[in-house]
Amino acid sequence: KYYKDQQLSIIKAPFCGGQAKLGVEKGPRYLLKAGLESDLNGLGWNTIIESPLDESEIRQQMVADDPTDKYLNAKRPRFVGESNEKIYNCIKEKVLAFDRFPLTIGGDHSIGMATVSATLEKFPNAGLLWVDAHTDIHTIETTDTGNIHGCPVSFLLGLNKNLNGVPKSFDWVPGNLRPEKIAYIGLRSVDPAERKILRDLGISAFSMYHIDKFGINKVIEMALESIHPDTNGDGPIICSFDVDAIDPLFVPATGVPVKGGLTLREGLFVAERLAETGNLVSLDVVECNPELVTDGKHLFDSVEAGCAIARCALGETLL
Ligand code: 5AB
Ligand code: MN
Ligand code: MN
Ligand code: MN
Repeated sequence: KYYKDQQLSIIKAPFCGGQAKLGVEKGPRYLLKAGLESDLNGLGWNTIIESPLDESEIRQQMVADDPTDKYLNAKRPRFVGESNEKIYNCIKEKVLAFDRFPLTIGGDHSIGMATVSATLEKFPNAGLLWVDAHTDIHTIETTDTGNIHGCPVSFLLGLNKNLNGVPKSFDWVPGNLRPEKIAYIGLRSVDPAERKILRDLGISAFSMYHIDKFGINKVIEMALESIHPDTNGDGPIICSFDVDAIDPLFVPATGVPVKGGLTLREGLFVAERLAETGNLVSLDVVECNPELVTDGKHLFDSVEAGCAIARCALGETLL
């Protein structure tokens, strides 16, 4: 509906600077090694791969750990800001400019500030579905851990006003997403400062409690309705899917696992429902860390779940 005949770009975003654990930069390579591109070709998508960041350079920069790269409570703000600017420019200039669907594979979730910013410029009316155990809405002042993968939504909303100490790093972020255009699904770990932001801004948030209470089908309908209230849920949708939304039983290889999550089927159902709407304009699959496993089955399950989210959101199970 929104793009030229099944043209899709897979943007590899091998970034790890938004959190402390090495290995998440390997996510894109493992998802591709598992056959993601040919699976999408099998669904009829014409694919190109984009590589705005170099995985080994990112890892080296992370290991070198520049101690001066700190601001307020945020760790590595320059690394995060500058790396994300590259992802953002790539999606705008090489993907969206050619009317291609952006599928971005992470990488830690700080990259959501790049992917969502880029897509919103093409589809200003799009709503954002953030599927995650966490809200990722800390500002660089409220974050306790200092990990910016817990902050991308605050950047999208323009909540970080005091960026004087890192003047160039985040200049490119438009920060004009309106709070009423966001809905969360899968929440179960929200810090007190994040809870306050959600309340103050009146953001729609469907936690695991709501999923148990209403069922995942009803929750998705409510989420879509809330981001597109005037059109009964119909309108462009950006989905940023953190694999930790799904229970660690199914996706153990992720940096901040929280028990009590979506079943694998519930997670895939969200993706399938998005495909069914025909309204998906951008998808991120993030936070798969191939290094955080104790055996091969854990690795296989986690990588396969990431691939399945992408395949389902891109039409695999539509008959
Ligand atoms: B993820 C936490 N709220 O700020 C923080 O994985 C976790 O992208 C953030 O959702 C999790 O560090 C970020 C405790
Ligand atoms: Mn998360
Ligand atoms: Mn996240
Ligand atoms: Mn995570």
